[in-house]
Amino acid sequence: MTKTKLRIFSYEPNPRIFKSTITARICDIPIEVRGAKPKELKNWLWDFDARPMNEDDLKDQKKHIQEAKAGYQGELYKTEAFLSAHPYGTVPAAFSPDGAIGVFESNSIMRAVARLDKSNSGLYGHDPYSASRIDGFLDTALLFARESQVYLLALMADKLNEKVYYDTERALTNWLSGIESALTNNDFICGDALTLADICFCCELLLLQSEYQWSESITEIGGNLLSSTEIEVRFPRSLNHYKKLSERTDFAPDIKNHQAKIKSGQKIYD
Ligand SMILES: N[C@@H](CCC(=O)N[C@@H](CS)C(=O)NCC(=O)O)C(=O)O
Repeated sequence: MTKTKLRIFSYEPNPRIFKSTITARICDIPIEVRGAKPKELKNWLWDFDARPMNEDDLKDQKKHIQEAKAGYQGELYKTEAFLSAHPYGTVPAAFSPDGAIGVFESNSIMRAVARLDKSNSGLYGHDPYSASRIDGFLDTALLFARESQVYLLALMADKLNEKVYYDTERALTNWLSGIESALTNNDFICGDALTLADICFCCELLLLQSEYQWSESITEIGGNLLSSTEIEVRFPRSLNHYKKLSERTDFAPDIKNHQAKIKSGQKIYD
């Protein structure tokens, strides 16, 4: 059996995990993803050996109860080992195969997969300069990702307000203006080949589309879907790039299925 090179624990489906699964598919790196729907993770033990707990386990593991901090409400069961590997106590949470090293933040989990690549794929650049340029795009994506997380969590909690909506819109505009400019004379964000910058871009835009599930709440505050046709007009190269990436055989297994669920009106997060 092929040995897993990285274990990821997360709520599912999570487009931010697709950053790693797409990278692993391209580089042929065996990784393991375990998790369940966001609500179900409340009854999981958050650990390197993350697992669902039955009634008896829940009593036994009481010592691990922690107040949720970000996104979750109430209590979560996080072991000391989990908190030592993951000082922010969040998911997605990745681990080295022996569980000794925790890797957090979805962009860095994706970077870990790319660093394990021995195939010279160039996904993480070919030299310190090209790799750092990719990092720049990942960092700017994170600025947007921070706002989109606040936005989606507000929608989920039925607490969207104008401030959250317009902060996210501004962050989206700023992020896409750089992508649009980078794509002016290039087929990919960092030049003529696919890199982590494209993978991150595609997955973050897909995550934003989860907003479809709460269209009514957005209309109620006088807004429009942020990922709607309006951005196709303002950022045509970016949206065209997104569509082309989604169709690729190495992206489609994650992206297409998720897009189909969103478009069919299925509730991704309930
Ligand atoms: N930027 C982080 C966000 C991680 C994050 O905030 N995760 C939340 C769920 S959305 C969490 O694990 N919360 C645990 C808690 O509430 O204690 C990433 O993409 O990895």
